[in-house]
Amino acid sequence: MAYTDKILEKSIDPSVHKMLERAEKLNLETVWDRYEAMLPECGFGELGVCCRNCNMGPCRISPFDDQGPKKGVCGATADIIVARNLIRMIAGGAAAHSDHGRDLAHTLLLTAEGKGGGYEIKDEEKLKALAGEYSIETQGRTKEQIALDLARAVYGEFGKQEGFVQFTRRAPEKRVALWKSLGIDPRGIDREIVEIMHRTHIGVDNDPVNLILQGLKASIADGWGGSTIATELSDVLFGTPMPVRSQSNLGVLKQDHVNIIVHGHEPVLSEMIVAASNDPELVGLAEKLGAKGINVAGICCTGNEIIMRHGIPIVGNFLQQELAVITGAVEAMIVDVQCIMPSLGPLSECFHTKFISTSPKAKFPGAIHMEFSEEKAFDIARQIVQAAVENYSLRIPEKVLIPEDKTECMVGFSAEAIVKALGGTLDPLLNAIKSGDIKGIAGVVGCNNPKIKHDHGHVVLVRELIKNNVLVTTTGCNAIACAKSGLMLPEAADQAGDGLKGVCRTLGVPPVLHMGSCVDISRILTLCASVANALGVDISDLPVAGAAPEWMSEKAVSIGAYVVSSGIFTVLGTVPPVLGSKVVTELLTRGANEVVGATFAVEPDPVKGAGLMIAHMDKKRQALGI
Ligand code: SF4
Ligand code: MSK
Repeated sequence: MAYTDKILEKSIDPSVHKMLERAEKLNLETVWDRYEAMLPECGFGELGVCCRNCNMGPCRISPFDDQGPKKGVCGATADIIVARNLIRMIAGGAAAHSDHGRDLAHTLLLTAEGKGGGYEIKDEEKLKALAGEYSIETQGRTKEQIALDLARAVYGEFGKQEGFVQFTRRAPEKRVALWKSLGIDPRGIDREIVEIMHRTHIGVDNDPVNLILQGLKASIADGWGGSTIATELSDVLFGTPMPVRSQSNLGVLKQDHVNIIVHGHEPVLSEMIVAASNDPELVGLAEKLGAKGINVAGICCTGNEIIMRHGIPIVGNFLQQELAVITGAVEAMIVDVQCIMPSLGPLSECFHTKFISTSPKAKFPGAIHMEFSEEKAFDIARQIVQAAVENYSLRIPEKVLIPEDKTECMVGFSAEAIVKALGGTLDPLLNAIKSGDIKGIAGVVGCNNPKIKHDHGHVVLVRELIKNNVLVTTTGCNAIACAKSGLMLPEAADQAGDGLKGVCRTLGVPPVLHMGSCVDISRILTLCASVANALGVDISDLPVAGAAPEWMSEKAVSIGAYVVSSGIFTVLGTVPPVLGSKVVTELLTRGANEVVGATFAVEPDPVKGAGLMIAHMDKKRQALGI
């Protein structure tokens, strides 16, 4: 089918082309229309030089040498304003990830107390391993007793005032010592986020470097704290992911089934929706209404959570959420928190789709609110699924258009699954790195952003990396882009360089390993720490690099900050709002190397971005003498 250039330039995904054409025909607005209507976006905002932190402003610093104000009303310079704004973004991102972790701690606590409405402890081995990290006694105790102590200890990490966050001690000793010497070894997770809000209040911290250091500290509390807690406790409650086959893209929606999409981030909700959708009574109801069954599928990181634990198909990534509704085949879009567009409410009203919000923290215009609570989890999930099933009879067949596009994928490579695939030890991976069969390991993560052709940045960068024998680990919306592009199949090893191809063929794994959702970047950190510890070096010495080719969220800013703070060079595909400050830009792209042993680079061209990562790995290999 021939699409207009206007449609083709928006995405590399044929299912997106189909649905954008459909949207045009039905006169429906999407994120791309609103982006175009927003152009040109605010130049002051892009540079990061506008400040609204007090009511003497808003202030904005002129980027032109010869005209306009160079200081805010209080005297803040562009350097101060940019640094303050950036670390407030980190605070937002760290808060989101960490609150997700807190919800998991809450669920574990309720489960241990016997008050969880249907949850159970699925991975006892991991529970005991985590208890060991916290020096919690496991001998002769029930899993509930251990879980209770663990949940309380982990809960305590958020409001801790002194000491350190336990999981940060997974980092190599040298890294922890560096954090300590810089004063960026985080205390409690909430404490570091609150301190950002305090320091950026008018008239507090006005030293850009001091501000950025606090940003790094809070980001470490996110990556090695809140996000790691979210990942680990999810594994305890729902099982540690192991490789499983599934399908991806809009074509996983089924014409003759009740289609339920779960979208957002926390598996606490989606796990129960999955369980309820298997309830024979509800399946019977669906059949009575003429459907062949109930088809659950995910979007964004909730999709990543359920695909890797249950093999439940994934509909798409961030920029496809509206397009899923436009298929006209979705009975319910069930959401919790993060990355959910408020446009879904009005859009759902154009179809029979029920847009159901569930979190007291996240309400939306046009949504039906069915509040979820962990204590009554299964019962509420059942009610939500029932509402979706009953909605099937209101589907309007003439409005249904499901693209055929769907791709097979192999997902679920937790750090434990990788070690298992390697035969129980990291040695084969270390040997492949030493021999050069694997040049290095990349973590490619992050969102979509209409500023970049959808999935183009992700897929082109990843293809370039594997072609050059770089093993790619991925999470979030990059993972979904790779799944849709067929890169998560063992057969994709054919696209890899000879060394990586050989390793993948021997192990039967894809060259691009799905490690989960955004919080599961903690799995990549854990893997890097294990490799560094095995080699007796710091993470910054390893041939590893990160990339976020299409990032957009504050969470991505926090992720970038903790990845660089952990010693990993990171390439960003979209420009962060820092260019208005020479001091901050210089610090992030050069000076940070002297401080944490890694920097950021900004490179919108994904081939060039991959080139920077490969050059970095070559340099590190040389320094290691391998
Ligand atoms: Fe302006 Fe300073 Fe107030 Fe910011 S804190 S709005 S720069 S006066
Ligand atoms: S969902 S944070 S758009 S990766 Fe985690 Fe995707 Fe970015 Fe949300």
